[in-house]
Amino acid sequence: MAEKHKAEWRVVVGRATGILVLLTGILLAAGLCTATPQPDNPIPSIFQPHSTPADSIFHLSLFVLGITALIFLVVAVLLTYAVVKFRNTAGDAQREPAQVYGSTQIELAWTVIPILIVVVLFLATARVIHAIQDAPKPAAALEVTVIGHQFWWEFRYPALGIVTANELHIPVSDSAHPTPTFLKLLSADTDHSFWVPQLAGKTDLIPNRVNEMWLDPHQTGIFLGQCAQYCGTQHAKMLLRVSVESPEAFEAWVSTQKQPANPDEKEIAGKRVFETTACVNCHTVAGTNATGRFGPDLTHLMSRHTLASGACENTKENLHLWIQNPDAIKPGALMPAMKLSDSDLDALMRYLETLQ
Ligand code: HEC
Ligand SMILES: [Cu+2]
Repeated sequence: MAEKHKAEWRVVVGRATGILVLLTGILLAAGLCTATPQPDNPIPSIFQPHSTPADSIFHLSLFVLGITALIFLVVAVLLTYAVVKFRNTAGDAQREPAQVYGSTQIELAWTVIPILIVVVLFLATARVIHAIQDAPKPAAALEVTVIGHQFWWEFRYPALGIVTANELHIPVSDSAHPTPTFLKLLSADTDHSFWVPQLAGKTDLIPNRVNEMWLDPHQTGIFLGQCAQYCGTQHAKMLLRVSVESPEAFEAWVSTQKQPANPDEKEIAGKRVFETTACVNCHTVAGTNATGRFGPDLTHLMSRHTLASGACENTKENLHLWIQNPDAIKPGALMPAMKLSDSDLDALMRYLETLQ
């Protein structure tokens, strides 16, 4: 009998150790994920909101997490108590445990309490959804049309006459002079989802439908995001970069973006390569015959920090490689390898570098 008891205890201790190791692992992983990230590559976290919609979602998350943590605690304590207190002992091998049927009090308690909890969670969530979705649009709001493409973002500022891609520039919004940005979300092909965790929740971009969302960042800086809806092969490299700028910096950006492309005609050979190959069918360069809209507007290509929706940095080498063979950087991207001769490619590169 004593031997059997010992063996049982060994099993219990073994399992408890297993669970402890697992929990430690999870905590360690969580710790690594939230450890101070590199400043130039901040990990976007919903727990560091910098805009009103993200802030409301953050507080709602804390509330929901608090309630669910409480439920977890109560259940775990009762469960542990029951497991320890009523475990099988040598004496009661032949006995049945007490049988309890149809206690109205217990049944009522475990029906009514969960209903109340769900109603509270529902009301709290509905309040936040209403506050975000029905927020009034102030006259000073900036309007941007966002169009999701496989696998990049088109940004159009209709009031300013600006078209750009992948890197959204918006002004910071302080409470004294709120200048929120209202986004109209469209899609050119399939479902995408606009998600910059520190600025707002996710909203889908659906073909033949206009969705809306807004951001009012309280702090300048770069905020990263990601297409959050599987939209095809390169969904994972459909990144978002939101640059939140002071009013002056934003004005300066707007005035450079409004300029036509490359007014000096030095790189005429490269320009000719661009204008006489298929580039023009897919890309726009304002002030030239290139008016394609299948790919990003290249009028101010060099003002962007990244290429191909954040797939790589916008450096000379990467741009060269991209035009030779986009698949080397972003397998499955919808731009074909252009197979230009070396001399044409060199001339083209020199031309592209003038697109400041
Ligand atoms: C069939 C259409 C097509 C043709 C032809 C084409 N491109 Fe593209 N291009 C695209 C698409 C689509 C993207 C976006 C790819 C992505 O990010 O997934 C792109 C992206 C780019 C980018 C990166 C832009 C950015 O801001 O990230 C550059 C630069 C570029 N193309 C240059 C060229 C040049 C130069 C040519 C001609 C030699 C050319 N493309 C021909 C469709 C095309
Ligand atoms: Cu997408």
